[in-house]
Amino acid sequence: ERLEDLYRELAACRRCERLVAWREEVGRKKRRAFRAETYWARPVPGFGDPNARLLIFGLAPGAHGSNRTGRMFTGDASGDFLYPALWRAGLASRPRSERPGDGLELRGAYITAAVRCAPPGNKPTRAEFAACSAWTARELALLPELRVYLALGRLAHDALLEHHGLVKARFPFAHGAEHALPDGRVLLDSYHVSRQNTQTGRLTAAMFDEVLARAKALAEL
Ligand code: DU
Ligand code: SF4
Repeated sequence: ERLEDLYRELAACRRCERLVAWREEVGRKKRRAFRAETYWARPVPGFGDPNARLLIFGLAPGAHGSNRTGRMFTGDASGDFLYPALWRAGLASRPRSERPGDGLELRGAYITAAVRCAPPGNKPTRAEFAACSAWTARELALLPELRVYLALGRLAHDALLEHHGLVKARFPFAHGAEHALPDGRVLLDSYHVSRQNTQTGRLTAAMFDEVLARAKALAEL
């Protein structure tokens, strides 16, 4: 299997009824500032270097962010925080992600999320996490060089533990925590890059730079 084939198949996924309805409704109603645009309104594929050693694992697409643009973490406040940080770390060719086809490339890193369709209130259900985990399994199997998983937030952390068949109690989420996984890889935790965290100072740019520096060291990037 190749990533491009997976992306093509993913774009047609309608497994989660509630999310299909929501992603399309948001795409019809739009936000005023984006009313001239055609929203992506489909599952959002992963993005980045197929030989990535570092995986950046988010929660789910933002309704007016990647559900609009079609690229992970692109078009909203989370992306406005994440991509400049990736650029400062030397993992992105440019500080901003505008849209698919803008020429941006990641080096050594790949971005995807636990759930690939925008959920109401940014809250997927357990069933939706479970359904999309099948895509995670296929996608991660196509990234053989991965050494480090950077989980953005507790729910992404939990989804990665499930992916590895590990119990939560033995791997508690904490910002900056590092968990050695049985396959020799490392799970590194960060608070999510959501506006809620970055605007309140719970997650600062300096804190996130430090997490990325640690991730790079662990991945030998
Ligand atoms: O066409 P392609 O070189 O396979 O790239 C597809 C897609 O992946 C493009 O949007 C850039 C991105 N990408 C990347 O970010 N880093 C890489 O090292 C290779 C590709
Ligand atoms: Fe399919 Fe995942 Fe979207 Fe559910 S969230 S419809 S499994 S792509």
